[in-house]
Order: sequence, then C-alpha cells, then structure tokens
Amino acid sequence: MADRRFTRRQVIAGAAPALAALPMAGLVAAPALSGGPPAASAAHPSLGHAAMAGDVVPAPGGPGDLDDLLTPPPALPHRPGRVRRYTLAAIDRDIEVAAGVTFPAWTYNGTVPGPVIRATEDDILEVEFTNAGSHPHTIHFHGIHPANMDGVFEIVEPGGSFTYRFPARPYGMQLYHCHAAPLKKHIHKGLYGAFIIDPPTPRRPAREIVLVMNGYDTDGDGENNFYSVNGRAFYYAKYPIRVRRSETLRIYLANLTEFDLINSFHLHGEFFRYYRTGSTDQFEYTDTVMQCQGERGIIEIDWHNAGRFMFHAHQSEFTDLGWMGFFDVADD
Ligand SMILES: [Cu+2]
Repeated sequence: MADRRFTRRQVIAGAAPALAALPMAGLVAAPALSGGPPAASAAHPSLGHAAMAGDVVPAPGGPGDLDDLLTPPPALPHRPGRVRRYTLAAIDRDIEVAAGVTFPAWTYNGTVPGPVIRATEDDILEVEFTNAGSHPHTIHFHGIHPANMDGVFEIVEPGGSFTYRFPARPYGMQLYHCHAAPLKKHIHKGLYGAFIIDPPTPRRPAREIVLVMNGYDTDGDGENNFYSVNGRAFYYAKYPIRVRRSETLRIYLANLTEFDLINSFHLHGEFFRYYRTGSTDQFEYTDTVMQCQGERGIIEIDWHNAGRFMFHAHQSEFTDLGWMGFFDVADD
C-alpha cells in the first residue's frame, strides 16, 4: 500500500477541489512518468471550464490526427453477399495517451482504439488478421457468427495469421477485441475497436462519428490513470468537434474501459435519442447514458442551439483525467 507511487485516487484527493481538468492532467502525468509524488499541485488554482478548450489544453497530437477513428467509412447500400475486406495486424507500439505520457500498447494497426470496421447487414465480412506482436492474440467480434469465427479458441501466435469470414449481422453498433488470456490485460493494452453494421434500410442521413471510451493504467497498479474517447486524453477539448446545427449528429458509442465497470456519456445543453446497441428502433430521450464494459449504443442529436457544448463522462473523476471534449455547433 504505502508505495511511493501515487494512485489516481491519491492524486485526486491531494488536489485542491477548485482544480479543474487542466492541472489534473499535469498532476497525474508527473507520477505516471517518474514514479515520484506529484509536483506543483496548485500551479493553476482557478481555471474554469471556459479556459479548458483550445490550445491551452495539454492534449497530445495535432488537429485531424484522430480523423480516421472519428469518422467511420461511409455506409453502403444493402447488397447481400457482397464481401467487405479489412486487414488488421496486431502491433506492439508505444503511444502517447496524454500530454507527455506514453503507454506501451498492443494495437490493431498501430492505434488505440483500432480501425473502425463497417459492413452492411448480410455483407460477408472478411478480416485478414496477422499477429505482428509479441504475444498470442485473436479478434473476437460481437454479433452473430459461427463458433469457429469467434476468436476464442483459434489463438493466433506471434507471426501467425487467421482470416475471419462470416455474414455481418445483426445491424447495430457492435465491437471487436482480442480474446486471448488473460483477457483483461489483452483488452486494456489496447486491442479493441468499433464495428458498425448498417441496417438493410439505411438510417436517415446524418453526420456520423465514432467515440470509443477507454482508460489507461500507466503505472501498473490496476487502476486507470487516464481516460479518453478515441485514445487521447483531452484531445477533443483541445480540438473541439465541429458540427452543423441543421445536421443530425449520430454518434456510435462504445465502452472498452477496463478496471472500471461503468463509463458514461453526458452532453450539455441538449437531449438526444439513445438506441441501446442500435439493433432495434427503440430509443430513450435523455442527456446521459451509462455503459458497462463491452456495452455500446447509438446516439442521435438534433441540435436546438448553436454554440460550444461540453460532453464528458459523468463520473467526474474520469472527466478530470481526460474524458471530456466539446462540440462546436455552427449555425447555418
Ligand atoms: Cu491479445
């Protein structure tokens, strides 16, 4: 217990309540990197939310870096039997998950989360998987498929490969992740991603984005030190997502957080329709949804107002540790 390392909860408890997300990121980065106690605890004592957007936010990377993870490939019309091919490789890679903080990830194609896979119901999904990493891995898809395509028993050793091939169904927001043991480790290291299956009758036109919620235990104590959507803490606070008021925003949301059982999405100033899993037309009208590990759903927002609106986990601790961002809603 009385380790010199600070757990995330000790870091939070030791910080002044007025500290908002910005200094928290700096605080947690220090012990994560050095193993020592946090430095400069009251460096920015009264930064409010208004100060937390844009260039002052210490998020890793540049504008547009996450576009491939944010914007899914376009939906294709229903054409049963069409083959949709994807190539995924497991690659060990150090990635920057928060400003100045690297994480020794296991990735699909070099990113955490992995690439967005999309098919229309009744397409034949074909995923050619190569294990270029240093541990055994698989791909386990959520959805309906034969037992030998489930990515549980057919373990792919380093240097090996396996092709998953099955009809994509049912429509909805599915997901994929490694299912090698120990499962918690293989998921937490970063082997997961979004898997969208479009319905035979297309959803109505919308601006579409993907948000995959996750966390990182950067000091190996079994608790997450950072949280994010699409892999980088505070990224969408530094680079708000621009949308148009006249356009429905459809969010494919999934929770791949390990260690914490629940994650959540809360939107400021607006309500939205939430389709749990997205495999039926039933929805709830709300501004906050929670997802268990592996749960996912589809959010549709019809904006009443233009302006800057925050979105974040409603676990305040997750917000302070990176899981927050903004939509810039433009009038047109
Ligand atoms: Cu694995």
